[in-house]
Amino acid sequence: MKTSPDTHVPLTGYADLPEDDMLARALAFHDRMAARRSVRQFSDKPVPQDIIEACVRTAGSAPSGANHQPWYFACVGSAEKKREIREAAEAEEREFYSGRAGEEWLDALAPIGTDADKPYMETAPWLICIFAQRRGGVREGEDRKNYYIHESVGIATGLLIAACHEAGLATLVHTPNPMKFLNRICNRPETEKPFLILVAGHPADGAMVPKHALIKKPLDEIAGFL
Ligand code: IYR
Repeated sequence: MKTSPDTHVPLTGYADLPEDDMLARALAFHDRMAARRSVRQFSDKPVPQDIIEACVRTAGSAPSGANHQPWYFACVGSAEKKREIREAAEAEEREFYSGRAGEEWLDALAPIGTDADKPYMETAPWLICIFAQRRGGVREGEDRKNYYIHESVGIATGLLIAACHEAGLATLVHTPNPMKFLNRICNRPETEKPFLILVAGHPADGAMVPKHALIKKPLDEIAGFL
């Protein structure tokens, strides 16, 4: 690999921790993240914008193809916009649940108990609408091809979910299909593809989660060490 003082700077941000500390931190982080649940009953308690901004900054620190950062986070907090998004999403979901999904898919969703009604899209204080940019570049105003767009936006979304959880916010990944309506409502160009909506806020008092969601595959099923 080529490095030179003109193009590179020394790496910072990595402490050489004792292995005991590394393990303790990894286990503590696991405990924290494993307590995350997808929440479908939200409180209307407001969440200040600066908390969402901090979480989105974490998302924006994600690695991406050629560092083009091919994402845009439209953070919708206005009651009118949330209503528009809910109405458009529910219209798609009604089609989905009344046939478009097909039997196998509906069967897979049955233990979660979802249906076409999405009241939380208005109750929750924030709908973070995430867009994937086909073109862009590393600097504002550039119009270059982006690479590994879905991988990059997926990684950024994972960091966003972790950041929200760490801040004490409940989230739900929501993917109405199709969701082209988001471009119009969020004023985003046609070159951007809606990726998903992350609902964020406080959980409602007495919120419930499906037992199905508590089933997590053991390590030996999800990993091998070669
Ligand atoms: N988007 C629909 C359906 C749905 C699909 C999957 I895959 C889920 O894990 C959950 C729901 C909905 O939000 O109801």
